[in-house]
Amino acid sequence: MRKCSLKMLPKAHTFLTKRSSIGYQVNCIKAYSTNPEPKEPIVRTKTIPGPKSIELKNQLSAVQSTGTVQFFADYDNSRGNYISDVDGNVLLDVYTQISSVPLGYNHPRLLNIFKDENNLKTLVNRPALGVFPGKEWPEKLHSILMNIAPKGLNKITTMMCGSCSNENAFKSIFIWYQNKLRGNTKFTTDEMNSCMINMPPGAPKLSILSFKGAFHGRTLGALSTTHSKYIHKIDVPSFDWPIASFPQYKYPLEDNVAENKKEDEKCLSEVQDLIAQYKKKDIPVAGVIVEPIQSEGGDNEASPEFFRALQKICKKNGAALLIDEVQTGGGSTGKFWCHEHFNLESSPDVVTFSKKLQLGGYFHNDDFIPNEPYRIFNTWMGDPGKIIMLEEILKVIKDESLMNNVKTAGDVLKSGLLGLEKEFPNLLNSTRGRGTFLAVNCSNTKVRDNVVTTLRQNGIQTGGCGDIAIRFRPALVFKEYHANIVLDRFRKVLKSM
Ligand code: PSZ
Repeated sequence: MRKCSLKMLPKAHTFLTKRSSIGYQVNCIKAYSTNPEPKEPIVRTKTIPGPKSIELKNQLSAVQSTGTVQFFADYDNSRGNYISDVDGNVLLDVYTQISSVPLGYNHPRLLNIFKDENNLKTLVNRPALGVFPGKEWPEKLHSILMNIAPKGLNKITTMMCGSCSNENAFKSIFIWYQNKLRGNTKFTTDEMNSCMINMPPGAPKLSILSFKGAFHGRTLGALSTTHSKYIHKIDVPSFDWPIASFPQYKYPLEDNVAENKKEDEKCLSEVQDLIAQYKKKDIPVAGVIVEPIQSEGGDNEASPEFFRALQKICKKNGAALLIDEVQTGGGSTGKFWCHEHFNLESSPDVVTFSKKLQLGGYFHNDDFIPNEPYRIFNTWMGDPGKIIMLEEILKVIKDESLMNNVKTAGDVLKSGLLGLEKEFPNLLNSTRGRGTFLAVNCSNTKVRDNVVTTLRQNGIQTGGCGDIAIRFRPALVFKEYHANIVLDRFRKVLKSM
């Protein structure tokens, strides 16, 4: 590692505060490129949030609910894997804005892209993409998004966030399903009139099957498929859609093969039963939505065999398989799309994404493009500014061999976590995950919450998920030596408990 100089940080800060001059941009980029990450985390305040964060939180509370705010970051001074806060704390960030920062903070190549005037104009002149796309848009979709399309999917619908990607993907699935029933005939007058008052046949009773513990977003349709925490759902009406159990494995996997296989079979038979039940109820299942690793719900994995069998059930019942790669997509599982680990018989029907890919959207094939315009549509339909960033991110992933890096760093972090699990069996168990997309369970919620807080106080920003899990979601630029810092501090925290 390059020898870093922590003393450079305040110097860079003075540099960066000259916001008004045109020279700022150029200077700023120079400063970032000469300013490496700190060597290790720095914790300056007794508690995080520190006094300045608390002051800002009070300010914000006057106009907004702030119950979720952990601290106020200083993004000018954040670098690579390290996030700085307003109180001068510098944390090694293995949570990365809920798994959304591919290259760490202030990557010089990302800072550089808006020096290009064409890129800047793309940012300034944001179009309503569905109606007035810029001349570069078709080429950008072909060369950037179609270049990373999951195998077998040749169409892309762009959106803004994960929830609205799932939400619109559901609509595409319902439209596809009705199209199959209707054949190529036109809408009937009855359909056109009844949909205007939310009644069948125009607004048909159809469902999306989801899994217990799943998280697919908080907008109204997506929320009916989210089942990770009651607080996300309470007081909000939901569709009557089927919810199947998701496998709950025993770890280590290699010692519990037969039992985990039974768990797969139990859940799959539940899926099959629910599809039959909802068909009988006249709310047929048009699609099944599933995360490759249930993230918010506790980093629950299912086996490749489970996903292959699930796809078979979908095909048998004429339901589309939607794989939600909003959190898993973008490389941190060791493959660009996590479902590539599953060797599915054929591609899933729909794959949604957002987070590390900057903009949201979904990949699909021709069948999921509605015949008529304006059926899947909104003002922005994505954002060309974000796709410029994604273009550079993908180049950096290639140039810096970050997919290999994920494997190396992930192996170190995972074997270290397994070691800690052995050393502290009363506190930790069930290390799991792929690449750097890893998690470990604590003995109970109180211990988990305590570990997450104490880790932060020791300079490591992690996140909880589910009731008892700690998850690791480092950026793709997270290296072996970062993993060792995390593990050292984690050991120290566990020892102190
Ligand atoms: O509490 C929240 O609203 C959170 S915390 C993490 C997320 C949301 N993740 C978002 C997410 C996801 O992980 C999966 C698998 N699918 C859909 C979503 C929704 O994405 P956004 O938040 O962009 O709407």
